[in-house]
Amino acid sequence: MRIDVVSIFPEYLAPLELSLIGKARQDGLLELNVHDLRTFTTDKHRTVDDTPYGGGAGMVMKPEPWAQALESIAGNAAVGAASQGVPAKKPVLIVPSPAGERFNQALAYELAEEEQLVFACGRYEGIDERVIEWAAEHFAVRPISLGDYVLNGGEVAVLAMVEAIGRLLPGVVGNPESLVEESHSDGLLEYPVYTKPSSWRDREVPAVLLSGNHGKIAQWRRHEQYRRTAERRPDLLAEFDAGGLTRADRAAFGELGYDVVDRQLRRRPDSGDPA
Ligand code: JAH
Repeated sequence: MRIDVVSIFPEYLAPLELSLIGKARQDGLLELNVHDLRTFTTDKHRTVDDTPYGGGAGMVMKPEPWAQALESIAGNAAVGAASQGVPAKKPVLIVPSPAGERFNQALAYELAEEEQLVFACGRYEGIDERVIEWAAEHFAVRPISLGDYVLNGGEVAVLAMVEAIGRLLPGVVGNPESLVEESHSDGLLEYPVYTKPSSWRDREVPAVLLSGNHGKIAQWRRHEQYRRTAERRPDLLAEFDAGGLTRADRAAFGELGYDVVDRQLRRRPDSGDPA
């Protein structure tokens, strides 16, 4: 996979040199280029922003430097593809924005299949909207939000997305089993984990985990996933396919106040507080 990031703060992306992603680059599994938007300006002050039409607070990123940057990146990709004698698939242009589609594990898997990703890091109040429209000529444009909060720019969101996507690339994570057994890969939160010592400050590891009964351990872990998800992220249970649940699984959900109706979990109507 090839990833290009455009930012007025390219130093913000320095952590991508480290750890898992830095290793993937060294191993040739990932090509990552960070571009300084200001190198695509033409004026003496290397201006990237201006006041908003219609008035209001803050500044808006000017279209011209973005067009220069994105044209040079899209051009490189198209020329590279042509030299290989293949028709160029549009690279995906990801625009981090609190006004975008929500990022999640399913989207990370989808984007991990792409040949080229380009991340456009906005700052200030955002990028002139015409850039987003025009870019669709060269890119499959995806405005994407990491969550419902506002950052000072897209860079930190890019760090998170590149890590989430990069670790899914073949060969990047040593043991692929550690990819499937983790939070969100089955739409549930992960079960709690423990290590030695078995007794620590008067707190015991749950006995079932020391029992050697792997069937019981698997069931306990699954039920802990249900309990945690119901407690912390009940919104995830609306998406959960309850069709394949065992009787014991359904009983576990029953104790958490959920019934199964048409393969769907349904919160049992509150019978009210008798007091
Ligand atoms: C803020 C440009 N959902 C995370 C997120 C992503 C991007 C931005 N904020 C939050 C942002 C200012 C300018 C992008």
